[in-house]
Amino acid sequence: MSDDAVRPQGVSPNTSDDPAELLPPLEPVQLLDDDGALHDVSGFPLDLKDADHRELYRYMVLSRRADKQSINLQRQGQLGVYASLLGQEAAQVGSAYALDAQDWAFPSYREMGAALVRGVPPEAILHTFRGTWLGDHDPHEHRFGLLSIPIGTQALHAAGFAMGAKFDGADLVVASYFGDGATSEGDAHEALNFAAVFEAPCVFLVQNNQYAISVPLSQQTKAPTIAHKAVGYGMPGYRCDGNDVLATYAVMRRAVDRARQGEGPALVEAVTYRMEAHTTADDPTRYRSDDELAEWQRRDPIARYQSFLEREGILDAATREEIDAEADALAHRLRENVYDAPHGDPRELFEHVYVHPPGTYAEQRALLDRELTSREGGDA
Ligand SMILES: Cc1ncc(C[n+]2csc(CCOP(=O)(O)OP(=O)(O)O)c2C)c(N)n1
Repeated sequence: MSDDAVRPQGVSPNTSDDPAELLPPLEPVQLLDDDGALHDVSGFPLDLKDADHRELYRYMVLSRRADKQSINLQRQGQLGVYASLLGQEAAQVGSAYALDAQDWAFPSYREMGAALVRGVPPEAILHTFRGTWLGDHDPHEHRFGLLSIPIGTQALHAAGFAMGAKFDGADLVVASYFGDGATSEGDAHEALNFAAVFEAPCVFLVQNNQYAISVPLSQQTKAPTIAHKAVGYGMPGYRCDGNDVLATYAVMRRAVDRARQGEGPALVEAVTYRMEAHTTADDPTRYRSDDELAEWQRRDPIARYQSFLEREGILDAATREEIDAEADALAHRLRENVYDAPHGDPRELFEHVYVHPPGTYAEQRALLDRELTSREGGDA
């Protein structure tokens, strides 16, 4: 039987016998250098107007402010935990900005910046971390999935969703956000393989922030880079400087465009750094040095972009002040919305899960009832 006979409908033969065509260059694509000077890189043109530049900057500033406020709310006991995006603003905002309105994104727990670009109210994200019942957003409204706490599951959601879209003939691309640690998970492997074999219109955006909690990249993989893993799946790998919002945008845009044109999935590695703790429950001083942190602070994504915008005359002092005021108003809104927000009834944990509840269910429900009654001062 020929290969053609067993190939699923709509799936083309392996396009190239030469894996070199899929290989990323070792050096990440960088359009803005550390001082904010712009360099053209062939193959990654920028199609941004001044207004887009200001939007990118605005989203990064809002993300950072929402992030800082979230950490404060956690410290005040208003959130159970919070996972900071400090340092990853460019990777998230640049990549999300490369999606069109009809596209979808499936995030992890760290994606406040991407959420903002998709129009998700940040308080909805915080209600997840507060544990408010139904605190999250409606995924359909903003085409942004629920935050995935298990590592890597959202890669499968994205691949499956992209397959569905392809079957429906829908013009949409799906982005999946996950970290360097997630690339060691079976779920990510299955998603990458499946998406490649069936040519799903899916872009896997890996924010390589150098750590999976305390595990450094050097103990995460022996691959030359994370982007090189793409070759094993038969899809192109791209690397960009994830602290350069323009590079992240341009590289992501290219991957999204080719997926939209039916050329299949791609893996984009955004090389960046988590400048805060893994979550508010973590102490990063136990596994990384002050010098290392200082080196990455020097490459701050917002400062770098700001110097470019100011040099080009795209951002003036008045616009900056306006954006800062908007960021303060956002922080105020978050405090108002989250502070002492009531929790739902934990008994609802048992609703909407099974049509036919399993045997142990009633027993567990009774246990919870007793616990809650005793906490409420009852005599159960
Ligand atoms: C399936 C699964 N295993 C383990 C964990 C515990 N865990 C939480 S975060 C994390 C590290 C993830 O690192 P990475 O994928 O690099 O993302 P980052 O947190 O750096 O954004 C782990 C192992 C989990 N949430 N889910």
